[in-house]
Amino acid sequence: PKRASVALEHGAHRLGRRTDAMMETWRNYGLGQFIHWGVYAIPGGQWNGKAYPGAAEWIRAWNEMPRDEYDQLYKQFNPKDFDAKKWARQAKEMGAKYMLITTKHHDGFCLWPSKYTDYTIENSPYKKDIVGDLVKAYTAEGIDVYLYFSIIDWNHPGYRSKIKSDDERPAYEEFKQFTRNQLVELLDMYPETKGLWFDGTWDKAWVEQAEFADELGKELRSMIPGLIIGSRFRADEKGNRHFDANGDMMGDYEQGWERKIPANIDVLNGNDWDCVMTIPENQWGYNSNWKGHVKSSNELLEMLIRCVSMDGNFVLNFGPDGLGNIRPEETERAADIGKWMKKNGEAIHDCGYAGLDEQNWGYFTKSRTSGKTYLLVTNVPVTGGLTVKVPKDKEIAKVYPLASPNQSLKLEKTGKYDYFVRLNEKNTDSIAVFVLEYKGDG
Ligand code: FHN
Repeated sequence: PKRASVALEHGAHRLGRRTDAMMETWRNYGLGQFIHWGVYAIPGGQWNGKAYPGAAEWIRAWNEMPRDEYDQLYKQFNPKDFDAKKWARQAKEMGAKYMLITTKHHDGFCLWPSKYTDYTIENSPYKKDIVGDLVKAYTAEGIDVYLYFSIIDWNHPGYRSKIKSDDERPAYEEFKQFTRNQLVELLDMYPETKGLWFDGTWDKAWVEQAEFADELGKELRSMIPGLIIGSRFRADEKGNRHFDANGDMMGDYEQGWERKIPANIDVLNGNDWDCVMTIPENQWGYNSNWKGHVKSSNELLEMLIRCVSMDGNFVLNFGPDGLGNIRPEETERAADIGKWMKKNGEAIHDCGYAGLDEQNWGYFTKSRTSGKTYLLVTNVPVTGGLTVKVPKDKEIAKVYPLASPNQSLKLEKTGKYDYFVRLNEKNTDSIAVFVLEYKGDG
Protein backbone atom coordinates (compact mmCIF):
# COMPACT_ATOMS: atom_id res chain seq x y z
CA PRO A 1 0.00 0.00 0.00
CA LYS A 2 1.08 3.55 -0.72
CA ARG A 3 2.40 5.45 2.28
CA ALA A 4 0.24 8.25 3.60
CA SER A 5 1.95 11.61 3.61
CA VAL A 6 0.86 13.59 6.60
CA ALA A 7 3.23 16.40 7.55
CA LEU A 8 4.42 15.66 11.08
CA GLU A 9 6.91 17.30 13.37
CA HIS A 10 6.84 14.57 15.96
CA GLY A 11 6.40 11.48 13.85
CA ALA A 12 9.13 8.99 12.94
CA HIS A 13 12.55 10.60 12.57
CA ARG A 14 14.01 7.75 10.57
CA LEU A 15 12.67 5.31 8.02
CA GLY A 16 13.99 1.79 8.09
CA ARG A 17 16.32 0.13 10.57
CA ARG A 18 19.10 1.75 12.53
CA THR A 19 22.37 0.40 11.16
CA ASP A 20 24.87 1.57 13.81
CA ALA A 21 26.99 -0.76 15.92
CA MET A 22 24.91 -0.43 19.09
CA MET A 23 21.72 -1.38 17.29
CA GLU A 24 23.54 -4.22 15.59
CA THR A 25 24.51 -5.47 19.05
CA TRP A 26 20.87 -5.21 20.14
CA ARG A 27 19.69 -7.11 17.09
CA ASN A 28 22.13 -9.89 17.81
CA TYR A 29 21.18 -10.49 21.46
CA GLY A 30 18.55 -13.11 20.62
CA LEU A 31 17.71 -13.76 24.27
CA GLY A 32 17.12 -11.31 27.09
CA GLN A 33 15.88 -11.32 30.66
CA PHE A 34 13.17 -9.06 32.07
CA ILE A 35 12.91 -8.53 35.82
CA HIS A 36 9.78 -7.12 37.45
CA TRP A 37 10.59 -6.31 41.02
CA GLY A 38 9.13 -3.91 43.52
CA VAL A 39 7.02 -3.74 46.68
CA TYR A 40 4.24 -5.70 44.96
CA ALA A 41 6.46 -8.73 45.53
CA ILE A 42 5.51 -8.56 49.23
CA PRO A 43 1.76 -9.29 48.80
CA GLY A 44 2.62 -11.53 45.85
CA GLY A 45 -0.90 -11.33 44.41
CA GLN A 46 -2.67 -12.08 47.74
CA TRP A 47 -4.14 -9.78 50.35
CA ASN A 48 -5.95 -10.77 53.55
CA GLY A 49 -6.31 -14.34 52.36
CA LYS A 50 -7.84 -13.33 49.03
CA ALA A 51 -6.25 -13.73 45.63
CA TYR A 52 -6.12 -10.76 43.28
CA PRO A 53 -7.52 -11.89 39.92
CA GLY A 54 -5.20 -9.62 37.87
CA ALA A 55 -1.45 -9.33 37.40
CA ALA A 56 0.32 -9.28 40.79
CA GLU A 57 2.22 -6.04 40.04
CA TRP A 58 -1.16 -4.33 39.61
CA ILE A 59 -2.52 -5.31 43.04
CA ARG A 60 -2.61 -1.68 44.20
CA ALA A 61 -5.37 -1.04 41.66
CA TRP A 62 -7.60 -3.72 43.20
CA ASN A 63 -10.65 -2.55 45.18
CA GLU A 64 -9.85 -4.95 47.97
CA MET A 65 -6.34 -3.59 48.42
CA PRO A 66 -6.41 -0.48 50.63
CA ARG A 67 -4.15 1.99 48.85
CA ASP A 68 -2.74 3.56 51.97
CA GLU A 69 -1.68 0.12 53.17
CA TYR A 70 -0.04 -0.61 49.84
CA ASP A 71 1.76 2.71 49.93
CA GLN A 72 3.24 1.79 53.32
CA LEU A 73 4.54 -1.59 52.16
CA TYR A 74 7.93 -0.13 51.24
CA LYS A 75 8.58 0.23 54.97
CA GLN A 76 8.72 -3.58 55.02
CA PHE A 77 10.72 -4.00 51.83
CA ASN A 78 13.88 -5.66 53.06
CA PRO A 79 14.99 -8.31 50.56
CA LYS A 80 17.76 -9.79 52.66
CA ASP A 81 18.36 -12.63 50.21
CA PHE A 82 18.95 -10.32 47.25
CA ASP A 83 22.25 -11.03 45.55
CA ALA A 84 22.71 -9.16 42.28
CA LYS A 85 25.70 -11.29 41.33
CA LYS A 86 23.70 -14.47 41.77
CA TRP A 87 20.93 -13.19 39.49
CA ALA A 88 23.48 -12.06 36.92
CA ARG A 89 25.24 -15.44 36.96
CA GLN A 90 21.94 -17.21 36.48
CA ALA A 91 21.04 -14.95 33.54
CA LYS A 92 24.44 -15.55 32.01
CA GLU A 93 24.05 -19.32 32.42
CA MET A 94 20.67 -19.08 30.71
CA GLY A 95 22.30 -17.42 27.71
CA ALA A 96 20.78 -13.95 28.14
CA LYS A 97 22.70 -11.14 26.48
CA TYR A 98 20.66 -8.27 27.90
CA MET A 99 18.53 -7.50 30.89
CA LEU A 100 15.64 -5.13 31.58
CA ILE A 101 15.01 -4.03 35.16
CA THR A 102 11.89 -2.22 36.39
CA THR A 103 13.49 0.87 37.90
CA LYS A 104 9.96 2.08 38.60
CA HIS A 105 6.66 0.34 37.86
CA HIS A 106 3.19 1.95 37.84
CA ASP A 107 3.07 2.19 41.66
CA GLY A 108 5.90 4.73 41.50
CA PHE A 109 8.27 2.93 43.88
CA CYS A 110 11.88 3.54 42.80
CA LEU A 111 14.48 0.81 43.07
CA TRP A 112 17.15 3.51 42.94
CA PRO A 113 17.68 6.36 45.43
CA SER A 114 15.98 9.07 43.37
CA LYS A 115 16.41 12.51 44.82
CA TYR A 116 13.08 13.64 43.34
CA THR A 117 10.81 11.57 45.60
CA ASP A 118 10.90 9.94 49.01
CA TYR A 119 9.20 6.84 47.65
CA THR A 120 12.42 4.97 47.00
CA ILE A 121 14.53 2.07 48.11
CA GLU A 122 16.64 4.47 50.17
CA ASN A 123 13.74 4.95 52.56
CA SER A 124 12.98 1.24 52.87
CA PRO A 125 14.70 -0.83 55.55
CA TYR A 126 16.91 -2.25 52.78
CA LYS A 127 18.30 1.17 51.86
CA LYS A 128 20.84 0.00 49.27
CA ASP A 129 20.65 0.97 45.60
CA ILE A 130 19.20 -2.06 43.82
CA VAL A 131 19.42 -0.63 40.30
CA GLY A 132 23.06 0.26 40.89
CA ASP A 133 23.91 -3.23 42.15
CA LEU A 134 22.18 -4.85 39.18
CA VAL A 135 23.84 -2.58 36.65
CA LYS A 136 27.22 -3.44 38.16
CA ALA A 137 26.66 -7.18 38.46
CA TYR A 138 25.12 -7.72 35.01
CA THR A 139 27.61 -5.47 33.25
CA ALA A 140 30.43 -7.43 34.91
CA GLU A 141 28.95 -10.64 33.44
CA GLY A 142 28.91 -9.06 29.98
CA ILE A 143 25.12 -8.65 29.98
CA ASP A 144 23.86 -5.28 28.72
CA VAL A 145 21.45 -3.45 31.00
CA TYR A 146 18.28 -1.63 29.89
CA LEU A 147 16.13 0.38 32.24
CA TYR A 148 12.39 -0.21 32.29
CA PHE A 149 10.56 2.96 33.29
CA SER A 150 6.83 3.43 33.75
CA ILE A 151 5.44 6.83 32.81
CA ILE A 152 2.34 5.97 34.89
CA ASP A 153 3.20 6.86 38.48
CA TRP A 154 0.39 6.33 40.99
CA ASN A 155 2.48 7.90 43.72
CA HIS A 156 3.09 11.32 42.20
CA PRO A 157 0.40 13.91 43.05
CA GLY A 158 0.68 15.50 39.58
CA TYR A 159 0.14 12.24 37.72
CA ARG A 160 -3.25 11.64 36.13
CA SER A 161 -4.34 9.52 33.20
CA LYS A 162 -6.47 12.31 31.78
CA ILE A 163 -6.29 16.08 32.16
CA LYS A 164 -9.92 16.88 32.86
CA SER A 165 -9.68 20.68 33.05
CA ASP A 166 -7.15 23.45 32.68
CA ASP A 167 -6.89 23.65 36.47
CA GLU A 168 -5.09 20.34 36.37
CA ARG A 169 -2.42 21.46 33.95
CA PRO A 170 0.06 22.94 36.45
CA ALA A 171 0.09 19.67 38.40
CA TYR A 172 0.64 17.67 35.23
CA GLU A 173 3.42 20.03 34.14
CA GLU A 174 5.11 19.32 37.46
CA PHE A 175 4.71 15.62 36.85
CA LYS A 176 6.28 15.95 33.39
CA GLN A 177 9.25 17.78 34.87
CA PHE A 178 9.57 15.12 37.54
CA THR A 179 9.51 12.41 34.87
CA ARG A 180 12.22 14.18 32.91
CA ASN A 181 14.33 14.71 36.03
CA GLN A 182 14.13 11.06 37.00
CA LEU A 183 15.11 9.88 33.54
CA VAL A 184 18.07 12.25 33.36
CA GLU A 185 19.01 11.16 36.86
CA LEU A 186 18.94 7.48 35.85
CA LEU A 187 21.20 8.00 32.85
CA ASP A 188 23.52 10.18 34.92
CA MET A 189 23.76 7.60 37.67
CA TYR A 190 24.04 4.58 35.37
CA PRO A 191 25.96 5.59 32.26
CA GLU A 192 26.42 1.89 31.40
CA THR A 193 22.72 1.87 30.39
CA LYS A 194 22.24 0.76 26.80
CA GLY A 195 18.60 1.69 26.43
CA LEU A 196 15.29 2.59 28.03
CA TRP A 197 12.24 0.33 27.92
CA PHE A 198 9.22 2.57 28.43
CA ASP A 199 5.86 1.41 29.69
CA GLY A 200 2.57 2.91 30.90
CA THR A 201 2.50 5.36 27.99
CA TRP A 202 -1.06 4.74 26.85
CA ASP A 203 -2.80 7.38 29.01
CA LYS A 204 -4.51 10.19 27.16
CA ALA A 205 -2.61 12.75 29.24
CA TRP A 206 0.76 11.36 28.08
CA VAL A 207 -0.34 10.73 24.48
CA GLU A 208 -1.08 14.47 24.26
CA GLN A 209 2.55 15.30 25.09
CA ALA A 210 3.99 14.58 21.63
CA GLU A 211 6.30 17.58 21.59
CA PHE A 212 7.49 17.21 25.16
CA ALA A 213 8.15 13.49 24.77
CA ASP A 214 9.94 14.00 21.48
CA GLU A 215 12.23 16.65 23.00
CA LEU A 216 12.80 14.48 26.06
CA GLY A 217 13.75 11.55 23.85
CA LYS A 218 16.30 13.73 22.08
CA GLU A 219 17.72 14.94 25.37
CA LEU A 220 18.08 11.38 26.68
CA ARG A 221 19.67 10.20 23.45
CA SER A 222 22.19 13.02 23.68
CA MET A 223 23.27 11.74 27.10
CA ILE A 224 24.25 8.26 25.92
CA PRO A 225 25.31 7.89 22.30
CA GLY A 226 23.53 4.98 20.65
CA LEU A 227 20.87 4.80 23.40
CA ILE A 228 18.07 2.46 22.33
CA ILE A 229 14.41 3.39 22.85
CA GLY A 230 11.52 1.34 21.52
CA SER A 231 8.22 2.38 19.97
CA ARG A 232 6.29 2.50 23.24
CA PHE A 233 7.68 5.82 24.41
CA ARG A 234 5.92 8.63 22.59
CA ALA A 235 2.97 9.42 20.37
CA ASP A 236 2.92 11.72 17.35
CA GLU A 237 0.99 15.00 17.46
CA LYS A 238 -2.09 13.23 16.07
CA GLY A 239 -2.14 10.81 18.99
CA ASN A 240 -0.81 7.77 17.13
CA ARG A 241 1.26 5.39 19.21
CA HIS A 242 4.07 3.10 17.97
CA PHE A 243 3.38 4.03 14.32
CA ASP A 244 2.84 7.61 13.26
CA ALA A 245 0.07 8.95 11.02
CA ASN A 246 2.11 7.79 8.01
CA GLY A 247 2.44 4.28 9.38
CA ASP A 248 6.14 4.73 10.18
CA MET A 249 7.50 3.33 13.41
CA MET A 250 8.57 5.84 16.05
CA GLY A 251 11.60 4.57 17.91
CA ASP A 252 14.30 2.01 17.31
CA TYR A 253 12.29 -1.20 17.44
CA GLU A 254 8.69 -2.31 17.62
CA GLN A 255 7.68 -2.72 21.23
CA GLY A 256 4.16 -3.99 20.80
CA TRP A 257 4.83 -7.70 21.01
CA GLU A 258 3.93 -8.31 24.60
CA ARG A 259 3.09 -11.94 25.33
CA LYS A 260 2.51 -12.54 21.63
CA ILE A 261 4.60 -13.41 18.60
CA PRO A 262 3.94 -12.27 15.03
CA ALA A 263 2.36 -14.92 12.81
CA ASN A 264 5.00 -14.40 10.14
CA ILE A 265 7.86 -12.07 9.29
CA ASP A 266 5.86 -10.10 6.71
CA VAL A 267 3.68 -8.39 9.32
CA LEU A 268 6.81 -6.73 10.75
CA ASN A 269 7.54 -4.64 7.66
CA GLY A 270 11.26 -5.04 8.21
CA ASN A 271 11.21 -3.41 11.65
CA ASP A 272 13.33 -4.61 14.53
CA TRP A 273 11.23 -5.95 17.41
CA ASP A 274 11.29 -7.68 20.77
CA CYS A 275 8.82 -10.05 22.37
CA VAL A 276 8.47 -9.89 26.15
CA MET A 277 7.07 -13.07 27.65
CA THR A 278 5.92 -14.32 31.02
CA ILE A 279 6.37 -17.91 32.20
CA PRO A 280 2.90 -18.07 33.79
CA GLU A 281 -0.12 -16.34 32.25
CA ASN A 282 -0.29 -12.54 32.60
CA GLN A 283 1.84 -12.23 35.74
CA TRP A 284 5.00 -10.11 35.70
CA GLY A 285 5.62 -9.33 39.37
CA TYR A 286 5.89 -12.15 41.93
CA ASN A 287 2.64 -14.05 42.43
CA SER A 288 2.93 -16.71 45.11
CA ASN A 289 0.18 -18.74 43.49
CA TRP A 290 0.76 -19.38 39.81
CA LYS A 291 -2.36 -20.80 38.20
CA GLY A 292 -3.50 -21.89 34.78
CA HIS A 293 -1.08 -22.38 31.91
CA VAL A 294 2.50 -22.17 33.16
CA LYS A 295 4.86 -22.63 30.23
CA SER A 296 7.30 -25.49 30.05
CA SER A 297 10.95 -24.91 29.20
CA ASN A 298 10.33 -26.48 25.82
CA GLU A 299 7.46 -24.14 25.03
CA LEU A 300 9.64 -21.16 25.97
CA LEU A 301 12.54 -22.44 23.90
CA GLU A 302 10.29 -22.82 20.91
CA MET A 303 9.10 -19.21 21.40
CA LEU A 304 12.69 -18.03 21.56
CA ILE A 305 13.52 -19.84 18.35
CA ARG A 306 10.40 -18.55 16.61
CA CYS A 307 11.27 -14.96 17.51
CA VAL A 308 14.87 -15.24 16.33
CA SER A 309 13.76 -16.94 13.10
CA MET A 310 11.76 -13.75 12.40
CA ASP A 311 14.58 -11.35 13.32
CA GLY A 312 13.29 -10.57 16.83
CA ASN A 313 14.64 -10.79 20.36
CA PHE A 314 12.91 -12.88 23.00
CA VAL A 315 12.87 -11.47 26.54
CA LEU A 316 11.83 -13.82 29.32
CA ASN A 317 10.39 -12.32 32.49
CA PHE A 318 11.32 -13.18 36.07
CA GLY A 319 9.44 -11.94 39.14
CA PRO A 320 11.59 -12.37 42.25
CA ASP A 321 9.87 -12.63 45.64
CA GLY A 322 9.87 -10.06 48.44
CA LEU A 323 13.06 -11.42 49.93
CA GLY A 324 14.98 -11.29 46.68
CA ASN A 325 14.78 -14.93 45.68
CA ILE A 326 14.12 -16.11 42.17
CA ARG A 327 11.51 -18.83 42.60
CA PRO A 328 12.39 -22.48 41.87
CA GLU A 329 10.02 -22.69 38.87
CA GLU A 330 11.92 -19.84 37.22
CA THR A 331 15.32 -21.19 38.18
CA GLU A 332 14.38 -24.50 36.62
CA ARG A 333 13.32 -22.85 33.34
CA ALA A 334 16.50 -20.78 33.29
CA ALA A 335 18.62 -23.90 33.81
CA ASP A 336 16.81 -25.86 31.07
CA ILE A 337 17.10 -23.01 28.60
CA GLY A 338 20.76 -22.54 29.55
CA LYS A 339 21.49 -26.21 29.02
CA TRP A 340 20.02 -26.07 25.53
CA MET A 341 21.72 -22.76 24.78
CA LYS A 342 25.11 -24.11 25.76
CA LYS A 343 24.77 -26.72 23.04
CA ASN A 344 22.84 -24.74 20.48
CA GLY A 345 23.28 -21.03 21.26
CA GLU A 346 25.24 -20.64 18.04
CA ALA A 347 21.89 -20.89 16.21
CA ILE A 348 20.39 -18.08 18.38
CA HIS A 349 23.01 -15.45 19.19
CA ASP A 350 23.89 -13.21 16.24
CA CYS A 351 21.17 -14.95 14.23
CA GLY A 352 18.03 -13.89 12.42
CA TYR A 353 15.77 -14.62 9.49
CA ALA A 354 17.20 -17.17 7.06
CA GLY A 355 15.15 -16.27 3.99
CA LEU A 356 13.63 -19.74 3.63
CA ASP A 357 10.01 -20.86 3.43
CA GLU A 358 8.58 -21.91 6.78
CA GLN A 359 8.21 -25.64 7.38
CA ASN A 360 6.04 -27.47 9.88
CA TRP A 361 8.95 -29.38 11.43
CA GLY A 362 10.40 -26.24 13.00
CA TYR A 363 12.39 -23.12 12.17
CA PHE A 364 15.36 -21.79 10.25
CA THR A 365 17.78 -19.17 11.55
CA LYS A 366 20.84 -17.72 9.92
CA SER A 367 23.99 -16.31 11.51
CA ARG A 368 24.64 -12.68 10.66
CA THR A 369 28.34 -13.23 11.29
CA SER A 370 29.21 -16.62 9.76
CA GLY A 371 26.33 -16.72 7.27
CA LYS A 372 25.54 -20.31 8.33
CA THR A 373 21.93 -21.51 8.12
CA TYR A 374 20.49 -23.58 10.97
CA LEU A 375 17.55 -25.97 11.10
CA LEU A 376 15.92 -26.11 14.54
CA VAL A 377 13.67 -29.13 14.67
CA THR A 378 10.77 -28.90 17.11
CA ASN A 379 8.55 -31.57 15.50
CA VAL A 380 10.25 -34.60 14.04
CA PRO A 381 7.98 -35.91 11.28
CA VAL A 382 7.13 -39.62 11.42
CA THR A 383 8.77 -40.01 8.02
CA GLY A 384 12.02 -39.22 9.84
CA GLY A 385 12.98 -36.42 7.52
CA LEU A 386 12.71 -32.73 6.89
CA THR A 387 11.38 -30.97 3.83
CA VAL A 388 13.50 -27.99 2.83
CA LYS A 389 12.68 -25.62 0.00
CA VAL A 390 15.65 -23.51 -1.03
CA PRO A 391 15.66 -20.17 -2.87
CA LYS A 392 15.96 -20.38 -6.64
CA ASP A 393 19.64 -19.53 -6.80
CA LYS A 394 20.70 -22.07 -4.15
CA GLU A 395 21.58 -25.74 -3.92
CA ILE A 396 22.22 -27.61 -0.69
CA ALA A 397 25.73 -29.00 -0.30
CA LYS A 398 25.24 -30.70 3.05
CA VAL A 399 23.27 -30.81 6.29
CA TYR A 400 24.86 -32.01 9.54
CA PRO A 401 24.15 -31.99 13.28
CA LEU A 402 25.54 -28.84 14.89
CA ALA A 403 27.77 -30.87 17.19
CA SER A 404 28.94 -33.36 14.54
CA PRO A 405 30.04 -31.68 11.32
CA ASN A 406 31.34 -35.00 10.00
CA GLN A 407 27.98 -36.77 10.13
CA SER A 408 26.32 -35.44 6.98
CA LEU A 409 22.68 -36.42 6.65
CA LYS A 410 21.32 -38.17 3.61
CA LEU A 411 19.80 -35.69 1.12
CA GLU A 412 17.13 -36.55 -1.42
CA LYS A 413 16.19 -34.09 -4.09
CA THR A 414 12.40 -34.18 -4.43
CA GLY A 415 11.83 -31.22 -6.75
CA LYS A 416 13.71 -28.48 -8.50
CA TYR A 417 14.18 -26.55 -5.25
CA ASP A 418 12.98 -29.16 -2.77
CA TYR A 419 14.92 -31.55 -0.63
CA PHE A 420 14.14 -34.23 1.85
CA VAL A 421 16.77 -34.38 4.59
CA ARG A 422 16.79 -37.76 6.28
CA LEU A 423 17.44 -37.61 10.03
CA ASN A 424 19.44 -40.31 11.77
CA GLU A 425 17.45 -41.81 14.59
CA LYS A 426 19.95 -40.62 17.15
CA ASN A 427 19.39 -37.05 16.02
CA THR A 428 15.78 -36.88 17.05
CA ASP A 429 16.18 -35.53 20.59
CA SER A 430 14.12 -32.52 21.64
CA ILE A 431 14.80 -29.40 19.54
CA ALA A 432 17.84 -30.71 17.69
CA VAL A 433 19.83 -28.25 15.60
CA PHE A 434 21.41 -28.92 12.20
CA VAL A 435 23.61 -26.80 9.99
CA LEU A 436 22.78 -26.39 6.32
CA GLU A 437 25.49 -25.45 3.87
CA TYR A 438 24.80 -24.34 0.34
CA LYS A 439 27.00 -25.21 -2.61
CA GLY A 440 29.55 -22.50 -3.12
CA ASP A 441 29.58 -21.56 0.61
CA GLY A 442 32.73 -21.51 2.70
O1 FHN B 1 0.94 -2.84 32.90
C1 FHN B 1 2.19 -3.35 32.55
C2 FHN B 1 2.43 -4.72 33.11
O2 FHN B 1 2.31 -4.70 34.49
C3 FHN B 1 3.81 -5.20 32.71
O3 FHN B 1 4.80 -4.36 33.26
C4 FHN B 1 3.94 -5.21 31.21
C5 FHN B 1 5.31 -5.63 30.72
O4 FHN B 1 5.44 -5.43 29.35
N1 FHN B 1 3.66 -3.87 30.67
C6 FHN B 1 2.39 -3.29 31.05
C7 FHN B 1 1.25 -3.85 30.25
O5 FHN B 1 1.47 -3.64 28.92
